[in-house]
Amino acid sequence: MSVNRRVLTLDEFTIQQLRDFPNATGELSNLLRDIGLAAKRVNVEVNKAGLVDILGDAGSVNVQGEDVKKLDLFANNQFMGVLRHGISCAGIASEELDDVVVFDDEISNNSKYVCLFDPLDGSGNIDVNVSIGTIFCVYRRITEKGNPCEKKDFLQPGLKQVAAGYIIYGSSTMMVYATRRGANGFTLDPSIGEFTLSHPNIICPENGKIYSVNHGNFFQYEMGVKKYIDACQKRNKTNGGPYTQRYIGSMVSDVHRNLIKGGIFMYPATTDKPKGKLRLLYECNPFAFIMEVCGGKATNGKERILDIVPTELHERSPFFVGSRMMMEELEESMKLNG
Ligand code: P6P
Repeated sequence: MSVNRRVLTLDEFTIQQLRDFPNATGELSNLLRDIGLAAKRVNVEVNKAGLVDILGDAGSVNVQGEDVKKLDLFANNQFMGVLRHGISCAGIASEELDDVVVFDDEISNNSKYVCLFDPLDGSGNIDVNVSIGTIFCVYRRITEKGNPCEKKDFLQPGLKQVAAGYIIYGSSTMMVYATRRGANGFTLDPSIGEFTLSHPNIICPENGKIYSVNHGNFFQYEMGVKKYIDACQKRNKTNGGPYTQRYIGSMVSDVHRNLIKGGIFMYPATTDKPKGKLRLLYECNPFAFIMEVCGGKATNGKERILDIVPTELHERSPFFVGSRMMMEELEESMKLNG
């Protein structure tokens, strides 16, 4: 069977990107390939999640006599493991871990990147078979190479990201990542066990007709958000609509759909959660970076997400992200109505 040379694998793509920059060390390409490897391992376990009654739930011992870990923790350990044993990462931060993990070995201390991730976002959806995902981002460390990385390497504003991406474990398994050169999507081909380039040069449509928000919190939102949602519902054939409301409660899936088709995703502050629910460093920043690379926008309702200087590893932020024109309409409504 002839190999399809027209379809680039993730490894081939990252190496091809490297060839365009002869002076590049290849560390970032290696790091992205490491993430792809961990994603394939997580994908195997996520696809078995429906069999938990057979394979055992977290905290139990499975038929092989192994301790069954929560999938979030399993995913965390997969991504942390490949990055620790790679050559490109000095340390990581994760939603699953209270503090940063400094790898502190000779090779890691000489690596120039640090990585942050939400290893399995939306994992509450696993038992009802709704798509879930991994979110990650990469920064160049600001501490000197040759020494262990430090917490300040992780508390940089999102505009300093070198790369950001996500994996969706869904109807197919996809890895999307962006660098300043663009955003590309890779779909896992189970027949060869490789991520293959399926969505080159992703651009978010400058306008859209999909709005994603949890209507259950409507009366907790500030007036400007309520007015915008109201305007979305009043769209019809005569004024650029009708709009569709789509929200499956899994951020990676909701934002991915709106990135590809055009749309807006909102997780506003509520009276119960005045700082919002989503985490700035490893949920909002990565998607803000990706969306801006693809021509969209991302704010916390008052300022550009990527400009925010973090103070805490797990701080939360209100989050609005999507097509440029929809975002500008929302921003106008929030400015007018507070
Ligand atoms: P709510 C999943 O728990 C998550 O962190 C995101 O993936 C998702 O967008 C959001 O929370 C859903 O939150 O409050 O609408 O159920």
